[in-house]
Amino acid sequence: MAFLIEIKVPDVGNVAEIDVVDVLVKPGDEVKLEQTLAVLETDKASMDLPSSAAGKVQEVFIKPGDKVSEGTLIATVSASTEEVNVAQPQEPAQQAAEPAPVEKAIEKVPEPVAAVTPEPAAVKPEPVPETPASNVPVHAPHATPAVRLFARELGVDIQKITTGTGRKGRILKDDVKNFVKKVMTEGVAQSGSGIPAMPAIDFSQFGEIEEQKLNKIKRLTGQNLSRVWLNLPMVTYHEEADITEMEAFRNTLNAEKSKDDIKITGLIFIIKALVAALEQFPQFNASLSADGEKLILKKYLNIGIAVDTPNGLVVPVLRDVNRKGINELSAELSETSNKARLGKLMPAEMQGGCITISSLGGIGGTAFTPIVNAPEVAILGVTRAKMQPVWDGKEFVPRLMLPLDLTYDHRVIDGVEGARFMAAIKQYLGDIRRLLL
Ligand code: CAO
Repeated sequence: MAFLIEIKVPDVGNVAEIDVVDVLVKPGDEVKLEQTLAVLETDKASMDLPSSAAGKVQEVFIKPGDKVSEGTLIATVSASTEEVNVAQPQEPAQQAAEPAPVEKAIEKVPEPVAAVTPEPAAVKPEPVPETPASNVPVHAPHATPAVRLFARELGVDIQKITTGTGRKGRILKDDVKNFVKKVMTEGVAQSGSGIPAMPAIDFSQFGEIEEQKLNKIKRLTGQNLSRVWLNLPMVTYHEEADITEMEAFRNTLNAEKSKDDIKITGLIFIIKALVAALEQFPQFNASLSADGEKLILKKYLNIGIAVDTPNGLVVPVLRDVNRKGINELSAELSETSNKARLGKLMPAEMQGGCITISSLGGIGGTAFTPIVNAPEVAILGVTRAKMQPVWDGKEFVPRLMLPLDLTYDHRVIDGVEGARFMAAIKQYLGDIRRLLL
């Protein structure tokens, strides 16, 4: 029995416009299960859209440059019953957890209902939990692509236009123009956009050059970092933790593992120490409300980890870290960072972080000043641990010292709180038995 399967964009977590970067199949192509049909890109990541069926591509409905969103029809594939990747109806829990992009399968030949004929509702991907996303805009304005483009060309962050005068609050070109006028007349101290622009220089006058277009992640990361830099008064505080004993324990744990097991890196202990400090200092697990009047305290403990990928920096989020052990977190970090590097993270996997860790320890460094991943209020930077002579009151002893850098939003965190928070992290890392208390 043959089925015509509609492959649609899955639930990617409140992302309104997703760019189609590449389409890898055409009608008539034979595709395998999980074969990539198209490459999509959001402002957070690029992702491969896998086929949820094996068979022959009948029609392709998208092309590079298109904008798609959840539910957009990508292609139809005719497949035999055995080749359709849908969960059995008697396993609803698995179906809900599987974010496969299959919405429904249409029987082509009217035969008795096959066991795999899926109910549309049964294979609908699980909706993304409504956790406040720390690293995505809270409100997604309605605007057509043309208006968004117009805003981008003027350097206007469309998220800042809170009311549109179009139908149902849609933002129109005039709203963008009025916004620009307002910023120009009211002064620019708030947004920082009054800073003189950098001059455009023709570098070819000095020698040979080559122009390389920045990918979307780099462009949007750049815009976001500039926005944070201009809006947040940030302070970076530096500290060193003595991780000699922690490292000995980590080596013991790793020595007990077989060669196929995932090794535990120091970052996992840093994550645990950070979570313990967050529980102690809840103002670090918070966001400032948009009007700057309230602190929104979060009761969940999700940690964002900055991961370096060929496409740029992405920040997947490890959830409910306080409820997970060292081995579970190691496996999750390894899987998530691999996924990030392969460009397979879904936007929902990068939302809902409470605080971020940016670790350059695998590369080197002695200190740096990471930029807060707003609306989070702090970020922890880590560079390379080094054996150092430390005075113990009688003599110099060799100790493994880990440099830590905490950047915080000074509107929310006082200098003393920053120092106390770091002292707590240092204490947890210096004696990890304290994590049990
Ligand atoms: N001191 C000494 N050694 C360290 C260390 C530190 N602080 N941190 C990591 N290492 C070691 C690890 O133990 C590992 O050693 P082995 O190869 O001997 O096992 C090696 O360095 C590589 O570690 P890793 O980087 O692969 O693993 P990790 O768990 O420490 O980090 C991840 C994982 C995903 C955070 C990291 O790979 C990464 O992408 N870092 C880049 C972060 C980034 O781009 N930040 C942005 C900066 S701008 O804000």
